[in-house]
Parts: sequence; C-alpha cells; structure tokens
Amino acid sequence: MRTTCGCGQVHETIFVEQRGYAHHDEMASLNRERLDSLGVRAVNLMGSPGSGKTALIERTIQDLGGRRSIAVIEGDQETTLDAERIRRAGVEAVQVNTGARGHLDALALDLALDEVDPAPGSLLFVENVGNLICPAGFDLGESDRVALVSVTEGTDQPLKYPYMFGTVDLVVINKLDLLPYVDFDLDACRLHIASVNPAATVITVSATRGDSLTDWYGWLFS
Ligand SMILES: Nc1nc2c(ncn2[C@@H]2O[C@H](COP(=O)(O)OP(=O)(O)OP(=O)(O)O)[C@@H](O)[C@H]2O)c(=O)[nH]1
Ligand SMILES: [Mg+2]
Repeated sequence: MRTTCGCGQVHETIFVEQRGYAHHDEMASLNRERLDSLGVRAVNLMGSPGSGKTALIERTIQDLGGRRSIAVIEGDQETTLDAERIRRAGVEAVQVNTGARGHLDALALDLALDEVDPAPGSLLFVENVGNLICPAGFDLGESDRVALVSVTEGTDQPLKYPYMFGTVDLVVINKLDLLPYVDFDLDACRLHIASVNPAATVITVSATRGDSLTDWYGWLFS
C-alpha cells in the first residue's frame, strides 16, 4: 500500500515518512494500548474537505446531550476553526495543525491525547485532515476507522480512492438531504464500496437535517 503523503514537498516527505515507519507503528500500538486501558473508543473520521466530518461530530454532541462523555481532536492543515465549532457545541477540543502534511499520524495523536486527556469510558472523535489520500495509510492507534463521503462528491469516489475506502470499518454517505438535487446513485455507490471493502458497514445520513442518524448512533454504541 502506498503510504506517502502527496502534499507539500513530496521528496522530503517521502524520506521522512519512510524513515519513521517502525517508530510510527510502535507509537500506534502504544496509543491503542493507552486507549484500551482507559476504555476509550477512538473513532478516526476521514473524508474529503467539506464532506461533513465536523458537522457530524457537532450533531452527535447535540443529540447525545451530555449523556456520554465526548472528547474531540481536530486535524487541519491550518486554523483552529473546527475546534472552535466543537467548543461552541459544548465539548472541549484540541486542534492539531499539520502544516504541509495532509494527515494525522500516531505521534500527533499521542501528543493530542496528553492535551485532551479523555475520561475513562469516553468517546473520542479524531477528525483527520480533509482528504481521501494521505490519511488512508496511517494507523493512529484508533479503535475504528470511518470514511465519510457526501452525495455531492460523486458516486465513483470509492473506486477512485480504494486505499481510503478499503481500510475503514464504516462508510457514512452524508448529505442525504441533497440527493434530489445531484446526480448521485446510492445503490451504485454501495456496490463500489463493497467492491473495494466487502466487510465495511455502510450507512446513509444527513448530518445537518438528521436523517437516519439512529443508524450512526447504533453503530457508535455497538
Ligand atoms: N446540506 C447538507 N450540508 C451539510 C451536511 N453535512 C455538512 N454539511 C455542510 O457542508 C459544509 C462542510 O461541512 P464540514 O462539517 O465543515 O465538513 P468537514 O468534512 O469537517 O470539512 P474539513 O474540516 O474542511 O475537512 C458545511 O457548510 C456544512 O454545514 C448535510 O448532511 N447536508
Ligand atoms: Mg472539519
């Protein structure tokens, strides 16, 4: 599997990433042990910019209404805008800025975990940097990997980005409310997902209008 990041200074990034692999895997294992020992479920949310990752977290915070402790780590190249959105929704968030890199890695999660200090038994959302390429190759030590794709992005995304859709436990097809206005074939998209990842669970939601979010919560608390 290709694991190099296509963002920024490609040659230097390739060198650094390759050299860091053994350490990276070790760090991912340590993160996983740390999260397991706390009983924290860490969900790595990945998807294109604008697919609705932050919106889904905001809506989840709103719907759960404090019934489950939630912590959030936000990954973006620049700005603290998403962390600010999460804080406005009522939950503390740590922002990680990756600069030229287009993904979070296990070291970034380790550092962010020190900051966010999730409560035992809590739910931790890790919103990865918005893109369908770079985050696919990086194990953070998360409990679950989730890919979001919205109906405005096109039916064939799972075929074009098989490394992303092939590595996840769940695919969330978002923005169902916009389906009447776009040329998106839900059944074909489901088939494409199955062709690259037969084991993936697929749900369709609207994070903003609230359609089928019971499926999301059902998966989240399964
Ligand atoms: N109509 C509609 N709009 C949505 C839905 N989910 C998200 N949006 C809108 O899509 C835009 C992008 O949503 P975000 O949640 O910021 O997307 P993101 O995936 O976090 O984007 P990045 O952080 O840039 O990667 C916002 O204007 C949201 O309000 C949805 O279900 N339906
Ligand atoms: Mg976001």
